[in-house]
Amino acid sequence: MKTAITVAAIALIAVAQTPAIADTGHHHGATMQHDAGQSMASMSAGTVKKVDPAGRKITIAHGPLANLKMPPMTMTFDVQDKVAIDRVKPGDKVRFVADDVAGALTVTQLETAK
Ligand SMILES: [Cu+2]
Repeated sequence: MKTAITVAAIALIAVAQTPAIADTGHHHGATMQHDAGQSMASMSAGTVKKVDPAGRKITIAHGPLANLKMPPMTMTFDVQDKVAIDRVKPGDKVRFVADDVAGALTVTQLETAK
């Protein structure tokens, strides 16, 4: 009898503690994944290869573009009017957003990566 009570008590403690540990771990992980996912989706990383302010074009060696399902490559984008490409030069590391604007792959946001 004594053994059965002890086993039951240990089982109760284990049941009581496990959800608390699991919940804390899950919560922490979910928060971190959420933050990483947000920044990954909004900006892509790349290195400027060529800037053409007159033609409103920029050539970027970019990493994967999740929103366009594009693998890493070097390519030329159109540049939206509001994006100041004269502030970057070849060799600069940048973070940017590229989107399909009327069928043309266009940089809609651009900032120098620190
Ligand atoms: Cu590309």
